[in-house]
Amino acid sequence: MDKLQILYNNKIDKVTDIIYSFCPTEEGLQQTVIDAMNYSVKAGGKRLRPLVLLETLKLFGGEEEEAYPFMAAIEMIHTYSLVHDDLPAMDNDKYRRGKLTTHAKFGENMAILAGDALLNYAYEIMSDAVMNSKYPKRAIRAMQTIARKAGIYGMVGGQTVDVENEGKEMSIDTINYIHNLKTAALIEGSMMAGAILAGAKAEEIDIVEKIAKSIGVAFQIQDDILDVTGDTNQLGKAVLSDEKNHKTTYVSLLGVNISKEHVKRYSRDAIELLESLNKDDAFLKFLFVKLIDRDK
Ligand code: GRG
Repeated sequence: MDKLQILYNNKIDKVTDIIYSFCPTEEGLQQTVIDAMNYSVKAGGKRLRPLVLLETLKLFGGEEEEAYPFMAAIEMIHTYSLVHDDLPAMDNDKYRRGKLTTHAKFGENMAILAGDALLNYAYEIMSDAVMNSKYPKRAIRAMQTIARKAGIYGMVGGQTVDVENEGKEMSIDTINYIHNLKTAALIEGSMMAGAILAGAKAEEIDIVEKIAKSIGVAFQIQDDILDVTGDTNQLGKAVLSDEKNHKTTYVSLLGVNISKEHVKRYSRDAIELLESLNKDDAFLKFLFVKLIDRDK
């Protein structure tokens, strides 16, 4: 195995430990919702968002411990979005990552509550971090950025446009709008929070936002490509509803080959911007290539 791949595996283990260390442990009569939260967070996943948050902080010479609570928070926000996205009222998926989805395991009511609880818990963790940070102003800006990118001008906004257009023909502009908000925004929030926590300059944070946008969009187009070409027809996506079969995607509009070219172009843009920062970016570059070349 090559050196960067070993480094990647070790980093994912470390990121996972950090996330687990912030998971709720206290017990009470509300144990079921706590179990559902922990089940959802611990069900696996690539841990992409907390990893890029940490790596961006390191790129700008930040202090690692400052990132930890934000890494856990961003993964909880991401997890809540998946739990809610899988609900019968949204995508109605029974499996994710080869495991039962939260509502399939704990019931719809508990999945709604677990998503709500994860979102609240994320902000509790981040506001604790603001109070304990050596750099509270940076920490509050990082929290504000994450809030904006996860909310109506970010992920929730993108999901809204997606849901409203379900089953309809969409233009490539609408698809790009959805990708930017639903997928790229949270990756932008993650990388920007890392840069902010490290004390990066405003111009640098702007570049980081652009890098994350390109990577986020490339990541989503790749997801669409894998839906038709990859090994995604396992448990998780075994049963496609009629609506999903008729879904307009980047690939259904432009075809696999053009979509693949666009993934390459967005990744190249991201890597050029990353290089323009003149930092030790070897691992982030490796990570970007890995995310884009992934087969699941
Ligand atoms: C319910 C507010 C709300 C939002 C849902 C995340 C999302 C928005 C929907 C999930 C469906 C989807 C394909 C979203 C695009 C983003 C994406 C590819 C999410 C999956 O992220 P990964 O691949 O997941 O990082 P893992 O399992 O690795 O954590």
